Amino acid sequence: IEVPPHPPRRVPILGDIIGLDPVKPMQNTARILASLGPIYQRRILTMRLSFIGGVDLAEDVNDEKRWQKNLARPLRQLRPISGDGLFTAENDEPNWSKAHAILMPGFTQAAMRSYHDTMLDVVREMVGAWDHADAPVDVSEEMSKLTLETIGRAGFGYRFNSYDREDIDPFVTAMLGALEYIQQKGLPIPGRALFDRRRRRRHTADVEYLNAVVDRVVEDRQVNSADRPDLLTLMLESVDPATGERLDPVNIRYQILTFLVAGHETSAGALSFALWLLSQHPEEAVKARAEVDALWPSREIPAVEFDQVGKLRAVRRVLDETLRLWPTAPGYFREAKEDTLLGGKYAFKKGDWVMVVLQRVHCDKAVWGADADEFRPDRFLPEQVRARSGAAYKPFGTGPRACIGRQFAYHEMLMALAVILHRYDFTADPSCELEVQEQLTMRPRGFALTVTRR
Ligand code: MNH
Repeated sequence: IEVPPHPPRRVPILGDIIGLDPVKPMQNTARILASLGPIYQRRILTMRLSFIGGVDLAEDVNDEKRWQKNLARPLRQLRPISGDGLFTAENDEPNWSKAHAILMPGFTQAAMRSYHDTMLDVVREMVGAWDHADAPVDVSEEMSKLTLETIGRAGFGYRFNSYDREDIDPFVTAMLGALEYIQQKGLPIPGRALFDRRRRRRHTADVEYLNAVVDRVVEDRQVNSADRPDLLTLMLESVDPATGERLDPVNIRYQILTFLVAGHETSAGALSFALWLLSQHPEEAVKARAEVDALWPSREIPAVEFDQVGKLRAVRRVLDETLRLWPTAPGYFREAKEDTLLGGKYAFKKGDWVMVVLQRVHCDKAVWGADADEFRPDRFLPEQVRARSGAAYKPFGTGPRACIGRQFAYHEMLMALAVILHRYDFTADPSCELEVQEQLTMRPRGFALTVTRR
């Protein structure tokens, strides 16, 4: 039996409180793992915070027989907003299995086919706006507009009308504000109490705004019935085969908010990182462009067909490699179902948790090789994928609580990136450095991209 290493400076009683980073906790944790090895543990008072950054240990905690999803503090803190919605439900809460069964049909291949035209419409609207842009575009804002509009329209028949406005939707501002408040609330920052009242009032307003959007989504559906079944149809009408019950109205509200948030932040971040990485690696942009130009030789905006999306292999490799280096959901939490030994040597009691830090697991040199830190989409050629352990790459999490929206995300991201590559040459300002913000997810702080029609 061994004890995992801890950060160098340990304080009596309080323990490992030195070197926490309230603003960029995940990037900090990833850095510490890079120096301490595949696992480290912080002991703070009686708490144990354990972080994993190697493929072997990740493989061990992905074992569903001994470990399961843990609703760790960063997730539990979201409960006032998303309640027992899919993402923040406990494993044994009845509404998880109910909603999972009810919503799975919304993520099949057939469902993607039914969202396809709507997703393409949104991409075309974005491109329409970019064609007339007389200044560089703010990538994070643009990708946020795109993915919010996509989940709104395809999932709920609800229009944010992102392309009728210059700035980003107040939903995004309220959401980011709420996430930031929640993330910082628990931290002991001296002198903060002075500002707490103002911050609390602002937070109340943000949450009210988010709920007002949910109200409008439901009201819209009552006024206009859906032209085709979507996620909202499933939520309002579908019956769980196991219990014969529908979702209750409170849970439906939690699900709507869950999907509007989970369904846009991570995809927007991934697309933004992809554009950043391609702007830094023009030779990779050339490869992906060759693929889209072969599919759509005309210079018109491609009328992408559903079956063509699956043929975007090179574009897909770019997205996969992007999520390897910048997993926009930076990790996932697992708890021991019984007393167990992690990696055969670290003792964990039932209920103890670990966080799998994806940025490190995704760069484990034992699996990914000496050039693990480099952007090289060809790692995702099929023969190379087959040669790797599944645990080496988990940007969508693992097990029954893994991302339900994965196919949705790929479909919208592939189409958007393909159309952008097809239509524009793009460059980032050479003096621009990548600044990565964290609000539960990681995303680049708006970097400017100059787009020129090809
Ligand atoms: Mn998504 C869960 C990553 C896009 C809806 N998502 C997860 C988890 C990860 C994740 C990781 C598991 C978290 C955990 O174990 O605690 N998700 C992503 C990434 C993208 C993404 C990297 C895009 C890129 N997610 C989407 C989209 C939707 C969505 C798009 C909806 C349309 N995700 C969810 C939901 C869950 C989830 C809902 C919770 C699933 C469950 O627990 O049943």
